[in-house]
Amino acid sequence: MNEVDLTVHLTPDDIVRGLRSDVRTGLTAVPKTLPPKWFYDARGSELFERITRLPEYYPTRAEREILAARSSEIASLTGASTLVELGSGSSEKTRFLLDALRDKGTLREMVMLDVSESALREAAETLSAAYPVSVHGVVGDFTQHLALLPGSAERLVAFLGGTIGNLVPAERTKFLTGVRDVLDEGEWLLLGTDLVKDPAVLVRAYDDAAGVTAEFNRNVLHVLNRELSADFDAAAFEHVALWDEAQEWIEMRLRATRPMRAHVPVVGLTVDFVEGEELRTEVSAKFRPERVRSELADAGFELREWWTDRDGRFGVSLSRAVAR
Ligand code: AVJ
Repeated sequence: MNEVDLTVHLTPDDIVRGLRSDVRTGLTAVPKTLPPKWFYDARGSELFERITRLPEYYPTRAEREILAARSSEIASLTGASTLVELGSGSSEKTRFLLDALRDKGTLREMVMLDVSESALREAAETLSAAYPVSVHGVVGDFTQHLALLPGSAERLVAFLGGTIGNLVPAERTKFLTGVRDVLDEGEWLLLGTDLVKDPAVLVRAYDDAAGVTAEFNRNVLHVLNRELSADFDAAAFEHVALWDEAQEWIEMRLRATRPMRAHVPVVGLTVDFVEGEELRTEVSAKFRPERVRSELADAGFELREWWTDRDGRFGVSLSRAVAR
């Protein structure tokens, strides 16, 4: 049995403080917004897992297809001894990379960063039992704790699932620059990005027939009710998914179906909605290959490989940290 160690940079207290601050800022803004990271309590994570299996939600399958086909190439090109996975969640697709790096004989350690300590502990233990590596779990936020990541040499950082799409352009610049800053020249970034395509296909992926995404969206209000003793009537909000042509992102919103007042006592907030008012809960940016290349270059990465699934729906890029 190899070692698993867990470092906590984000305590449950920090998390609730972050939620309070995001709620104060987002629900007093015009228009109202909430950051998507608050979807993922136990129920939200479960709903997201269900989303990944929906017929309309292609990104997970498309990215899995790419990783299954390209992992041994990735292992040969990088010769990585440390795999760092950001926002690792259940780490299911990471196994393709771990298999390939193990077979190459270079793999020594795995670092996983996630905000959820319970998810991290479980994934770290599962991987540690299955692979001949030491596993370091880091409870943290990929927008805050990059500089604190352990791992020594020959690193490959994986940021998969298209999660980078949850960041708006200025946040992406900061994130990618932050990743570049912790790497040495010659180390690697593997990035999953969902691609611009027919808006009808995109909207369906975020507004499925079974209504799972709608429940996932409303779940953020249940999180506020539980964590902050708020009293949102989640059922009185309808799910909205729309394509913003100018920004090239999907936006999810919750629309008030009647005038409503909600209280968030923990932050001393009374929140009023007029009928039809929308609260923005997520942006999910979609990329053109050229934009991926240029955002990486601006952050100090040189694109080395670009792969898509057979249907050209999703892109995985492998890039190398270069001198700036
Ligand atoms: C986990 C952020 C990649 O943006 O597609 C799925 C989350 N939101 N359905 C995405 C999500 C609605 C997902 N990411």
